[in-house]
Amino acid sequence: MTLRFKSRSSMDHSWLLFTLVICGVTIQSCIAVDRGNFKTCDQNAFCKRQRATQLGNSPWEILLDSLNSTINSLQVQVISSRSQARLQLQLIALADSTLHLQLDEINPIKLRYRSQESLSGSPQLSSLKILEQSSDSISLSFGGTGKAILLVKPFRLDVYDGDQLVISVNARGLLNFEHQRVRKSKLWEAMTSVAQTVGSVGSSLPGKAYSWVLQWLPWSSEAAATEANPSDPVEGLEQEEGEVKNPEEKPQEEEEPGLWEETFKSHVDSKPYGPTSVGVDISFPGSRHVYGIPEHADTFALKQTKNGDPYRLYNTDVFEYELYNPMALYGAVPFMIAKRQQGAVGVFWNNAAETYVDIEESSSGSVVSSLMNLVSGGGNEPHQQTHWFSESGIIDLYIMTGPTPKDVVRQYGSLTGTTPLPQRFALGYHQCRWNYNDQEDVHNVDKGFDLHDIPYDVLWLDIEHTDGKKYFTWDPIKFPDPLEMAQNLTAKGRKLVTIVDPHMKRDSSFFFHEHCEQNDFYVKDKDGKIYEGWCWPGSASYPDFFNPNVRDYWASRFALDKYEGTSLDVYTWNDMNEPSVFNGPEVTMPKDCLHYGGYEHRDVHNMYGMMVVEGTIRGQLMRSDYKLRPFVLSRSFFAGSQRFGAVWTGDNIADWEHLAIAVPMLLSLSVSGIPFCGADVGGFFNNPNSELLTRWYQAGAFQPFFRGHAHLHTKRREPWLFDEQTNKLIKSSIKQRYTYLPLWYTLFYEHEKTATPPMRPLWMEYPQDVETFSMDNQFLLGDSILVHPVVRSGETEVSVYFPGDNTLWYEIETYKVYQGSGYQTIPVAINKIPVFQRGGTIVPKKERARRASSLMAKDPYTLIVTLDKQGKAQGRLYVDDGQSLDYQKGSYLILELSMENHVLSSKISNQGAFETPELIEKIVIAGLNRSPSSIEDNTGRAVEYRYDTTSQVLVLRKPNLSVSKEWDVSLKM
Ligand code: NBV
Repeated sequence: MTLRFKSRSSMDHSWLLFTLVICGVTIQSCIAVDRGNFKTCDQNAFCKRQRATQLGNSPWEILLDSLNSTINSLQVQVISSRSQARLQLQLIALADSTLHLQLDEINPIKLRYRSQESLSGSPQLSSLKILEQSSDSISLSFGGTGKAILLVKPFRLDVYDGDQLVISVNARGLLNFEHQRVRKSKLWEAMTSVAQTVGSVGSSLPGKAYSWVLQWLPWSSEAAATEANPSDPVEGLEQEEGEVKNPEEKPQEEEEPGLWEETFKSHVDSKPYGPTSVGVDISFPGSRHVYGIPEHADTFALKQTKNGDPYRLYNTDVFEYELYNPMALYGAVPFMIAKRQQGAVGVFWNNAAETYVDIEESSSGSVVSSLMNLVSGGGNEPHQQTHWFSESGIIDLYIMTGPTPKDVVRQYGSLTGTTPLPQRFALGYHQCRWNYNDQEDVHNVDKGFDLHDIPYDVLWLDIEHTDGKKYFTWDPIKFPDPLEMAQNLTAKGRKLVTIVDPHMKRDSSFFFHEHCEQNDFYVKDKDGKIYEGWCWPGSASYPDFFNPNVRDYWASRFALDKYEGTSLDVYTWNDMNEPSVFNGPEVTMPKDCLHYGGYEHRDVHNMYGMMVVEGTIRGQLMRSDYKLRPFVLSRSFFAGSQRFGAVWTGDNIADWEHLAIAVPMLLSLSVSGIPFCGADVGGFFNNPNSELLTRWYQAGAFQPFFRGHAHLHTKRREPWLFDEQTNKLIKSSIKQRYTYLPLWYTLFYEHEKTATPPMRPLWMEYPQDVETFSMDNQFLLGDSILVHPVVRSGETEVSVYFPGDNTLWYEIETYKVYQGSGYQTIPVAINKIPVFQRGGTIVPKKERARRASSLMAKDPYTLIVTLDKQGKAQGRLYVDDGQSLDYQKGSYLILELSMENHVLSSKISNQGAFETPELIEKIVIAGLNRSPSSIEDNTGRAVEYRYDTTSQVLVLRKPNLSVSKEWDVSLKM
């Protein structure tokens, strides 16, 4: 392959060039992550320090004298009996059974970063009452029914569900809060110079004088600018460092490596603030499994990390990531659900710095087991114990007490937000490739879909469409008339997506770069100069998306008169927003780079990508005058990213294991608040064979974000380029997706309101079924559809678990019935994807898949009614205009569908003013043991039908019931 940028000898991106070259020639042989580019815990000083915290010997105690409380909160100081350092603890009761614990140092040299961007607003407060206080503990109630106990010595927070202890913070005594300090050598230097200037300073410099020195130190200028009064004594800090008796005697340097500077490969992290990490253990008594903390290519139920590295959360561009390990990937959501048989709880560690989570199952006799024995009179069950630590920031922990898994995701959703209902097109099929080369290519691919009668909604353009990797521009030769090109697509109801990465080419003829330079919009390096990194365009700088003016500017560039060649039908893909920096440490930005507000990149790293997308979303909203719903796909994400759209699992590989891992990865994202997620269908690297590609389309058709994508050096893989059977099977999977769009749309609407993800683990619906707890080869869509994708080559049958005692499951094509709970062997010929509809549900479909979803907008519906053992079923259909934001003002319809006593009815449950000509053209009722003698609707009109005795399926033909009106249909038996 031709490389478009030249290597600079001093740079450390030779690995990338090498890999690109090799991969360009023979991509098959280049698959394997270069682990050496990414730190292990042992190569990461704070990870090692936190992991080394002594178990069961916490020095932290609550200072009862300092206790204050309000109707919503309590504040109290916590002191370390070892160092005398003090922390301010705050406990705040939030609505919906949520408790918020914050621990921050008192009078820090520099204010620590507190992540607000992850939250969707100010959390709603609830009441907090101190019930009892003794010298040992403070017991309190929160939100009416919640109960918690703060233990004094050592500090511990126990949270209960009724009488059961469900969460314990610092039960293992791992609280470790590295308070800020001044490097002794620096202090000595400063004091020497002060001494020289002002003459003798006497025999000691405690208290105010010490702080007076501090304010002159260059790295503490922030402290002077913050609320902390620089002339106040800096508590804790004095005690920790001790008094400097005599500036003539140079203090011993702190020897421990990595405290004040850290080197990884050729990169030096200057760490001007020294060690600032924070960590604490969180135990989940009674919970056998924990889930969440995406993004990792690992099992859904998280693994024990004792004998290896902890799960790492540090957004990075990992080239050819490996499976089943705790390495960090592109996104980070520090949220975890712990599941016990009788309930679930969640924790959200709101910290955007590099974070690790260790997971260990307690054995009997461990601290947590004895704790359980103590408080609940039992506890032989193993429990999950976790240990969380971040490189900087504060301990900002939200505790969600459930008690059901759906309660936990709702509680988390009310803090960080839900995904707003996407436009209908976004739920269709997306066709992407790095790259569709030029306008003609785009035209031909589009034509190919039509010729082969395959639906698709969006064509995607990767980086090569730009003029020299200058985003917001077009290659004038390959894409001379992008507007016309887009119009060809949009005339058929399709859309276009263009990629807009955040690395900006340092080219003085590039308006965006010039504007950023002129307005001081770029991220700075540690010395305050504009940071320059190496990425696709060559030398690039990175807009500081933490500066609101930068985001405003970025957003303004999506205006149709600014982003030339685009229209309201052109949407956006934000890639490389970890941010990816080819020559940066671990392929990202150095941690000592500086952001708006004086914060280091270290403090905000995991949020950079989310801030890019916030700007993009706003740009799209602004350009349509807040009328159309935006659509952005992002590779990097953080807690809260769900408010801004879809994410995907990055550069996967065309092999069976990567197909299989998509389920656990998407489930992890889904339960962690990010429901609009997908994996590249077909695999990004390498070339899938027909079988793999077919199985991938079959699986992808039932996953939330459904996009085919491929690397630049893979063979073209538009479906019609394969053999006839493969083409046919892919077509049929995509069409199947389109028939289920009404269900997807309804589920996404429900998600916006309730935070329950459309794609969900079985335990979300069957929370007590232990069999489902570690299951990640099948999943549910809503509460009605069970999917078990085939993810192994040559598979002829799979073992499907049907949950729910006495629950019936109907195979969606034949209506063959299986009964839960238990495993059944299901044959899976290559044309078969094992999908089942639960008995007792009504699923809305549109059975005529057209060229694009917009063309199906007015098509009639089919209702699939699968009866339970009592002959009942329920379902819901959500309908609106499919694209505008009017639904937020009530312009929609929700049909509550139910069947009981042989009567199927539709009730409109909202008062909204939305009218649609859509009709119900067909109703399928499965599980009816005999034929009705007649069927009529509520106007007395007879409805035609056909009953099949063998399959026990009744089909009502053309009942033509209006979606906008209430109706019922009676089966006379
Ligand atoms: O923009 C090119 C690719 C893109 O196709 C892919 O989806 C992203 O994950 N991008 C990464 C950069 C290069 C990857 C080797």
